Amino acid sequence: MERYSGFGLIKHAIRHHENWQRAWRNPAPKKQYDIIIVGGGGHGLATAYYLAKEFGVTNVAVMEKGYLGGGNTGRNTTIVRSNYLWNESAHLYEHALQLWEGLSRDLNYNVMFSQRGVLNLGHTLQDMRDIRRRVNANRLNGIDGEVLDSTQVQKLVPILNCSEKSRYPVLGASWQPRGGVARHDAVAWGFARAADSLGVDLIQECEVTGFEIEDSRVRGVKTRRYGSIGARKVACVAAGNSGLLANLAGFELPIESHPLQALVSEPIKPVLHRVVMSNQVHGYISQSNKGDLVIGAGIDSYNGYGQRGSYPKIEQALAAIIELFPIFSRVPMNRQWGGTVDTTPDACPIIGESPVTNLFFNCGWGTGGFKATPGSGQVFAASLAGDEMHPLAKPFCLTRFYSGALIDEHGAAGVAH
Ligand code: FAD
Ligand code: PYC
Repeated sequence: MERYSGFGLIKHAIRHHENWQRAWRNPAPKKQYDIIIVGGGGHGLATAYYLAKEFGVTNVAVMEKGYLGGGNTGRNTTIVRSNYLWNESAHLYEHALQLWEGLSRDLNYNVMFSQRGVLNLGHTLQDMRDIRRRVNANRLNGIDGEVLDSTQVQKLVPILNCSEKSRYPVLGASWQPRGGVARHDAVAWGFARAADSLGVDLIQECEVTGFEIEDSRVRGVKTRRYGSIGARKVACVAAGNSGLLANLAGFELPIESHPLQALVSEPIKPVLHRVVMSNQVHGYISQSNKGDLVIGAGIDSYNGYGQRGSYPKIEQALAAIIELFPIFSRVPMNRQWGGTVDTTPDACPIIGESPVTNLFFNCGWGTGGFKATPGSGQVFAASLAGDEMHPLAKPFCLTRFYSGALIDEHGAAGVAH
């Protein structure tokens, strides 16, 4: 095996990236598709893959304005779990988790899914009440989960500051052993390669700038690069840009776009073997297989599409992490970045039809959609291939914001939504 160091390593990484960019045919689009997917993130690519693999629909194009996986999919902190409170979300995320469990084999691509367990810490009496309620709900839904006390948490994570005198005393935690992490860009690459090999056209650097709509029915998309391209159905899977796409189609989505940030440290020897999240302090941390500490913050409160956030949010997250893990106080940080997450009023996604016939949206995953990637792709593909929405997707229809059938998952994740 070749070894690289210093400048050689950088040159190797650039070459690897360029090869990757050329890895598929990157074809010029056809004039007409059965389905155009707008957005080449994990959810769009997974949708394309399952359309081709499970439903034999291969006359499909994924249109991506940048490069595949360059949005939130390649920017998240990779936490996967299914311990949501309400039945509708628990079923959807558990469906995804079960797909994660066979995903590397299914795609013949190592997505490095590592079920090392996820802890959601409780620091107050109310936290612990909420944790008990959520774990009980999870178990009733057949989802693994336990309530741990502080001593049990300390056993799982010996370097966590569980002292009674700490600023954020750890009273206990919820524990989902089947949760974990995966390698985020491998997920995009794995789905992309598999979809490509089944005949899907993956068209990068091709921004969708509008829709062809006749009599309230979508007929195709407009692109800056290739002009108009026809499609029987168009599926928008554009995360933080979904509101802009809806505006182009002439309606509004109940979505706000916010920056969400993360950062990684220099690689260090393995010291943290679980995923630790704290809703109360808005910090979450795991250690990647490469050795970096992967740390995330809460969302910035202002709206923005800039894929970058403000310094105070990162400072606040790091202050909390250092209180919880004093051992990390002198670890140098390596890289920091932001994504643009799409939040909805009930912190749950929108998967379904829109006011324009045959124009569909899958968005609003906010700070928590990475874990849903395979499940979201599969139920969306089934919905697009058939005549009605998949039963797991139905509760997440856009019309719930008119009917009032909201699924309020605020606070169910370890982040500020
Ligand atoms: P994206 O990956 O953002 O893909 C959408 C794509 O659409 C982009 O590539 C974009 O370029 C493209 N696009 C947009 N507009 C157009 C257009 N007009 N034409 C063509 N293409 C267009 N979730 C978890 O479950 N666990 C976590 O630990 C976690 N941590 C996170 C940490 C951070 C810092 C961030 C930012 C997010 C985190 N998330 C997490 C959320 C998760 O990353 C997202 O919910 C998920 O990746 C969304 O995937 P997607 O495919 O829908 O969107
Ligand atoms: O939804 O588990 C999650 C999550 C962790 C960090 C950001 N989102």
